[in-house]
Amino acid sequence: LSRFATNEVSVDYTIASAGRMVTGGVLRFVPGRTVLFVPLPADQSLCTMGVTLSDPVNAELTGLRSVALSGGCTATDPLIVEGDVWRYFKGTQQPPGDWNSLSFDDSTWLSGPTPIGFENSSGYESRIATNLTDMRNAYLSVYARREFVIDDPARVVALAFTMDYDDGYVAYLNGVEIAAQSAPASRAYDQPATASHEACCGSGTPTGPCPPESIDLSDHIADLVPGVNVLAVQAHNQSLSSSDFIFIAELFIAVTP
Ligand SMILES: [Ca+2]
Ligand SMILES: [Ca+2]
Repeated sequence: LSRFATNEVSVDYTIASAGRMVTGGVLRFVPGRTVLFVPLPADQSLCTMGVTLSDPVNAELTGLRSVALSGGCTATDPLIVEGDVWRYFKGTQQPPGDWNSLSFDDSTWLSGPTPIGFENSSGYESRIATNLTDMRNAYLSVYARREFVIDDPARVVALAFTMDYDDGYVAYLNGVEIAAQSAPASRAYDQPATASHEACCGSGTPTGPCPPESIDLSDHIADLVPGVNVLAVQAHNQSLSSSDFIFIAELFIAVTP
């Protein structure tokens, strides 16, 4: 209030996010009180909130009736996590050109949970869920797909991707490239990763980021479609004789209520 009042003053408030009302209530200023705080919901998925005042009693609204607040939301709801079963294709030859697209039929591919890889020395052996015992000295890459369902992309306010890997990769959302590290420029199945990279998940001392870096995909929310979507990755080892290879791709989301 701009000045003390001798009668109780009240005003209604509403909090909205993405065009939908989240909560609301009444602020009551007892006589003598001039400052009150609007309680904001602690929901981490709310990236932006609008607070609007209305229907004052014993006073007038002379300043701003609404303010927009932004920031603070993170994509924390898991869409794809370690242990989920993926379709995968051993890179003994180039897969079809549309292998990473939503329409591609992966029903003839192998399937297995992440982490997918192998360890011929030490580090990842206790973590491997799908063991590629035939990969060393035979093929350099693995192509993998995991479908997930989004009922209403319009409600998605944040999207994040993490990839724990050894040694390089390219990731795609519905066929659109979203991230790459140490990937061969040609993206070809028979090319090595351009650098060595240690995954976080091993038992030794990782030289890669630990926990794996989270990549903000907010710019790719528009690539989501209602219903089935697909996250696809191609992962490359640094050499045929490399003693290890692994990848764990995860996807996280935040949606409005
Ligand atoms: Ca190792
Ligand atoms: Ca390796």
